[in-house]
Amino acid sequence: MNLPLNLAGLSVPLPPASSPQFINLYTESQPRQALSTARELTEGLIAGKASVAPKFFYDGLGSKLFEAITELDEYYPTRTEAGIFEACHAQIAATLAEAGIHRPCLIDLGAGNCAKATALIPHLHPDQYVPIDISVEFLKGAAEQVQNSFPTLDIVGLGMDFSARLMLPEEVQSHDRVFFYPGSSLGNFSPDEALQFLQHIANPAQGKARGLLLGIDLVKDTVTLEAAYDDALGVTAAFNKNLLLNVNTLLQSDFKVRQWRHVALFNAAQSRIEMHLEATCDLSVRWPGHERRFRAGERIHTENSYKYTLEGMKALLQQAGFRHIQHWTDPNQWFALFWAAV
Ligand code: AVI
Repeated sequence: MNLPLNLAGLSVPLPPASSPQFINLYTESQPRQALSTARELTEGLIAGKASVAPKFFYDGLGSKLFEAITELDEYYPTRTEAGIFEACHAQIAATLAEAGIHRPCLIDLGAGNCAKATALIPHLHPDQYVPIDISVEFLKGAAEQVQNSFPTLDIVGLGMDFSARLMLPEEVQSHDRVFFYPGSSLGNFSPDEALQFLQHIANPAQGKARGLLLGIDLVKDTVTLEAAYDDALGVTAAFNKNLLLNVNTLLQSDFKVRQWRHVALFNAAQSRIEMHLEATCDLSVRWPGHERRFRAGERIHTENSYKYTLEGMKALLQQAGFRHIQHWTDPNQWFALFWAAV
């Protein structure tokens, strides 16, 4: 809704918000996509050590549960990152201006509810905003809300699984592209995959990027880390178990959620939080053409969330080809925001 501005008693209506453009490059129901998804899920589920990729958390309910996670006391990354933005937005805007970037095309990777970009837009004044997410319907709603807040902003929403391939359509402005990858989502890739992804963005022939604004969670004590992924209310447990319901939909499998329990642990040797689903009894799961038996205590690995040091992340960005790397952090050094120029 466009509320009128009240200036010195005069009511000046805001221009009506146009609808954001939306391009859906990810349709589960398309036979080719459905087949490759079924193949990917089957490979993971029949492996000796079963796994399901974390992108399958994010169906409609999963996106809402993740939104709830970000409001939990235990889940410090979201509010810590927001605090860094709030304290440092002027410095971030100045850094981009010094690099000669004035009205960027802000490409929001894994935009979700677009809340982080909404806080940043008034400071970076982008010419175009491009939120991208695999959770298509959820993103559509979020992009409309951004459009309501910024009625004249050019918005191109993209439904896309960019973990597989980041290919931007021609509707995305080709100059002054600034990639925005907040929330430590890069940490859900292995360090090797993260390097490949960063190299892809830094490669001028492919990404046409001017730079990357990256939020990364830092190594800290195990108690704080494990509580963030195993909260008292059980929201993260529900988020993890909901993955089984999404797999049931995608694969026509018969997982029974009550037979599984949520496990989150910090693997210090690998510097990562691991999330698993553990069978609480001997059981079997069936889907067309397949059956997998699980013994009580056997696990499905559902997520890694890597935690970096400041030096480690700087080295990774340099190795990927970025330059002029800067970072901002919070007083506890729990989270960092990096700027890396191409
Ligand atoms: C999206 N991603 C950065 C979250 C994380 O912290 O790794 C996903 C998450 N998993 C459990 N809680 C939050």
